[in-house]
Amino acid sequence: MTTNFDEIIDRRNTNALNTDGFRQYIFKADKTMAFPYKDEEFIRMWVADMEFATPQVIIDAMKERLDRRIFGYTMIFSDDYYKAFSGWCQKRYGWIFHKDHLVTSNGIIPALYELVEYITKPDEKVLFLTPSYAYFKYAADHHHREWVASDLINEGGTYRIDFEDLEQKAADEKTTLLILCNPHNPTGRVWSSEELRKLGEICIKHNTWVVSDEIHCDLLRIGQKHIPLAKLFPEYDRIITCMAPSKTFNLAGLMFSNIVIPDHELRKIWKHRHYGFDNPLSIAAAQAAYEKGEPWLEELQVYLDENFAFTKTYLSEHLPKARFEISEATYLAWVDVSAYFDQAEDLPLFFANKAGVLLEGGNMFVQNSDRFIRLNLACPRSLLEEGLKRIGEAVPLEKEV
Ligand code: LCS
Repeated sequence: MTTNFDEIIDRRNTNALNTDGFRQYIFKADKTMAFPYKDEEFIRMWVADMEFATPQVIIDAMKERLDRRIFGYTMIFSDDYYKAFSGWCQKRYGWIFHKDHLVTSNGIIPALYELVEYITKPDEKVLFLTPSYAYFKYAADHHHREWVASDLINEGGTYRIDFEDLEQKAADEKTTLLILCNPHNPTGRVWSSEELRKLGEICIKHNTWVVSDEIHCDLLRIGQKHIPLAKLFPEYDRIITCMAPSKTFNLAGLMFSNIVIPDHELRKIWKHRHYGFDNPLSIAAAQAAYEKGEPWLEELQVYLDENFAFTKTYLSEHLPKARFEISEATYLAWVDVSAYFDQAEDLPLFFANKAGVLLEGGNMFVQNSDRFIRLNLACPRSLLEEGLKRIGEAVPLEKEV
């Protein structure tokens, strides 16, 4: 391995949400909120960015762009970016899309907010699977659209879609948009081709639009395969695919993502209404990521697989009643701690106060997530070890009733 993923990198004084924004994001509190730990003493296993350096090939590409010295208004005009990103999709996912269908956005969430507005009318509803990344709900709330959730079924720690429930909800003629997380945050499921086919067929039957948020698709456990939903339904124009280099290469702050919109009319609305400039450094970074980032990603996958195996062993030895299956994708571990905690326990607050660990959990994932914690494992092994140790020591061994 040429990359040193064990390196601990100082993020202080970089305006990182991860180090400085947890009071607001997790606890909806201001800077007066106090803990028994100093900020720098926390083990941070919460927001979905990584403690690893962005690959050097990407930093070099940004430096080259810096050396061009002018940073005027920028948008993608040349074919080079399309070639890099579509080459990546073709090689890794066997998925080809038309060049004209690709637009870019300053993040997938901003795109999602726009798409909800462009696709749904005020009296229409947005459907998604729960537990869910909360911004799917926020996107609906933001535009005053009603949202409908279909709870995933948890069978001994493995999640599956309740197709009967999903179909019933999709059949409501007011439900016009499904936001799919493929692979799924927070459960880490990589949806199989059979599951995606079934889901797609339901949407086609009811003419439902789908925004398939595939931001986690590159971060697979070794041996897993990602299938873009749109690849299975090339004739159905109502599937919008969102992918980004941000999670994969730790570039979230560069605010750059790919949105593939096959429907001509929707693309017209997007082009008319979207503020279409991009950051020149972000374009350079994204292009380099797709052209040169693969060897680094393959090393990252090995390290993450080991972090998952380590977590599995640690939890089975120290918290044997916690239920945890190694995620098929993402660097996020989704752990059922219901054997140890009461429904009413605020888990992020408990672990911040009692363990000095920042994590997400419980109602941060809309619904169907009570008494679960989500641990971000994209960190050096020494930090992971310390975080798990603190969690293990803080958990009450018997549930208080
Ligand atoms: N979509 C999903 C499914 C995500 O998990 C995230 C980030 C985003 C979109 C953000 O996309 P962006 O706007 O940055 O392009 N997920 C996070 C999470 O679970 N905790 O912190 C961030």
